[in-house]
Amino acid sequence: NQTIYLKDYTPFGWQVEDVHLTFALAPEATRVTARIHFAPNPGAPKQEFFLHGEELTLIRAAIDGQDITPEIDANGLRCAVPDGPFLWECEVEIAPIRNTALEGLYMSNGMYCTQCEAEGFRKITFYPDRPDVMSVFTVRVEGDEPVKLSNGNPTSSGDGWAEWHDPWPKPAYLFALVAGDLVAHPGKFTTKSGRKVALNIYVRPGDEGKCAFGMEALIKSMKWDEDVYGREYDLDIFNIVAVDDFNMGAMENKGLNIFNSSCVLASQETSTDDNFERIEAIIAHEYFHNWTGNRITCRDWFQLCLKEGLTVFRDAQFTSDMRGPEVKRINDVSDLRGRQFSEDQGPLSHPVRPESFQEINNFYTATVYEKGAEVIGMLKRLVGDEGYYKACELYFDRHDGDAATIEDWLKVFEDATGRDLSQFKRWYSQSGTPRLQVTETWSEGTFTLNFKQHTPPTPGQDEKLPQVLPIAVGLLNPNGDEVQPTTVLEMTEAKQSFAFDGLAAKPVASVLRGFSAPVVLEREQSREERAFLIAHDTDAFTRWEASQEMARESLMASVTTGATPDTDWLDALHKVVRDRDLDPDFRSSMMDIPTQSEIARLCHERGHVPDPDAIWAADKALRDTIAKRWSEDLPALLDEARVTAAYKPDAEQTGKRALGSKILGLLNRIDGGAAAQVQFDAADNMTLQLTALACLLRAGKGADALARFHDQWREDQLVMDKWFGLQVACADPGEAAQVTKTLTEHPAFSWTNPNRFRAVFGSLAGHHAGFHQADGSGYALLTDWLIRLDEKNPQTTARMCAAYQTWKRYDSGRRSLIKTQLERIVAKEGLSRDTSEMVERILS
Ligand code: HT7
Ligand code: ZN
Repeated sequence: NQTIYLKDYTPFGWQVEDVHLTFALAPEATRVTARIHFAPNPGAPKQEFFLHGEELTLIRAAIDGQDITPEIDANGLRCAVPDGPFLWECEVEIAPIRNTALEGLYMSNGMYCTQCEAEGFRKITFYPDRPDVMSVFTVRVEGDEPVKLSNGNPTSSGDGWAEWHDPWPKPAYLFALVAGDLVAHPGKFTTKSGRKVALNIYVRPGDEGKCAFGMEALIKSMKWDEDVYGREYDLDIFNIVAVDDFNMGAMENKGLNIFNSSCVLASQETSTDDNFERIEAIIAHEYFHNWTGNRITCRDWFQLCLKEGLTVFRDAQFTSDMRGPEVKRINDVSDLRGRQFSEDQGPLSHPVRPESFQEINNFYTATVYEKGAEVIGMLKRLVGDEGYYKACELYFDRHDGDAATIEDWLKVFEDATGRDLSQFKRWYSQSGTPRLQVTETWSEGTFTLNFKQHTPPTPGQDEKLPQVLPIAVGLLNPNGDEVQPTTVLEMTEAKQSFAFDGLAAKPVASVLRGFSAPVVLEREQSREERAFLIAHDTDAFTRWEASQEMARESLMASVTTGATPDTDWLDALHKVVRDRDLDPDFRSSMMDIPTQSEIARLCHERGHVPDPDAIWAADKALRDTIAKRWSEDLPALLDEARVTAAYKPDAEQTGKRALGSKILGLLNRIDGGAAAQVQFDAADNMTLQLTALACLLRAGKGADALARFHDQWREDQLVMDKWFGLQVACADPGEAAQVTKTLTEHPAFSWTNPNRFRAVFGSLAGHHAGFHQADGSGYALLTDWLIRLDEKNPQTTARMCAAYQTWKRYDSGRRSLIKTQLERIVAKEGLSRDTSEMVERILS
């Protein structure tokens, strides 16, 4: 496998003036005819003419009307070309029905669709398939399908054909085509300058009733981007299509977003509150790419965070504005710690802007996306809101139509704010999670916070330099009043102190408010101070974090010494949970218990070998203790969380149901499933139904409910994914692998459908104690299926291999079992480039 390096970037030798494509659709033999005008690129060094192309059958190629016979290998095509501009004509044949990798043009349930990011366009025709080659596309689609869509605006259509023209130059990865028997859920939007835009969500007949929420989310996103970033939509039509077989969540193709149906279809009966929130965020994310990704794209794939980090940051701002910033931030930090910190502390650690790769699909990671968004959040904190929006404005003005770099992005901030960002730039090149130690001193009215930062070595990076850390801090008086409202300290050295003087009494510091930098904070703090912050902190994140700290310490003590749960923490938390003046959603977040894999990571960070069974037992003991200790309150709290109004997936109702679910989970431990059964029988929405089903399964009383759920939802594939996943997630550790295996024998288990595969095996990998059973049954089962899937779908296989990224944390028995499985994968003949790069990195 060839490694590609950032330092080797060279521009393509030609510009593509325009592209005309004709698709004559047929499942086994689609003909793609391309007419492309090339002209020499004056800014590029001289080079041979090479077009990417994979799995294409060449029918004819011609230059300026003269047939040619190019040299073709597995990666593309070479031929001699004239010195000046020329017309390239090429006809190829492809077989979408046999495309199981779901990259390029493929078929999903009888419908044609495309996925071209990152390098799928080369499976459609020969082309310079790289993001810095941008062009204007005109597309003709021929076929019997009633709906035929492509990018841009529709220009004309007739019996069996439709033509589209996209006036905005774009890279090939944003190309899209859809054709099938689809129905549209229409909508409309008028932009701030008066452009009337037709909106459609296209779905399979039968799914029309699940589009209204997505349409509302789209309209809100369009308005929000105008209001907050001044960004207006730029075509006459914006289409979204729901597809059942899709490798990821959704794709921002220009004017024609394609969505995994799980990320757009929603109804009260079939979707949970979490599904609704995620759908709203993904619709916003893909829409926001229209400016951050499409109008301004990436020069090369090393710059992926330029569009993804920024767009994740923007979608998080949107969700905060729609649903409230506090719980959104808490959820994002939990997610970052769960996925990105694990990535950064293991063999897959890489910088936000990687410097080399073999298969770019393997770099659509939590580091590029979520840490990339954190870096932008820090930038905003450092330059302030005004500086941030001024810099963004300059970015859009200066780079509209460009394929840009991180250097371009940072330069607009330097130019707009006058700041030197050379040290800040290390956030893009240095991998690993910084550790930030804090101690405090108090003397004669002066309170000093002393910080030290250091980043442990990561693969390929032994030495780390200090980073710029914005540390948001507040100080509270012993009576709970705030004496120092939030202020951002700017740390640039390895060691630095910040003093606050003129204080009447020693304050309690609330440090890293809003999780102002993506670091591991190391702070020795008394349980009394933590309990004080749980009661009084004015910052929702640090208030939550104080409880998390106590929870982590309590669990760690149980795991390492067999201690019983910390009742001081439980009592401090109990007060917050009972405080009816607080938002139910926040109270529910305060009840978060660190996940078992987070405790495993903590064990590893502190030099212990994590024991999955002990962690499982500690988690169980903690939950049982809480349930008993709060038992008197639970029925009343559950009652209070009940929503009597008609169902709405808004923040208010969602918060109440979230609190109710947590309370039901506790009650379930003492009432043997009685309350859950009542909730299951009465549920009129999926949130209540699924929570109740999970409780019944955990109480060992789920057989009847599970069968009823199956009978009710057997025709709805997205709900059936939940049915599959939940059984694995709720299994006892010793049974998780067997439950998974049994489910693979179920007639509705379709392993080639990524959603179904992920529902089953993602749940197994996410079941910490179940996956890491000492007999290796979880590892062996997952590996059997990964080896099988790789032949069909390398991208999804490679992503799922990440389940093994933490393997070096565990005891020698588990390590050796996992190593054997990883070696089995590598030994597979014909293993894909995606999977072999992943497994080799994990093994290294
Ligand atoms: N930009 C997209 C990333 C992507 C993708 C999406 C679906 C299937 C395969 C894909 N490869 C890369 C989605 C996004 O981040 O918005
Ligand atoms: Zn994105």
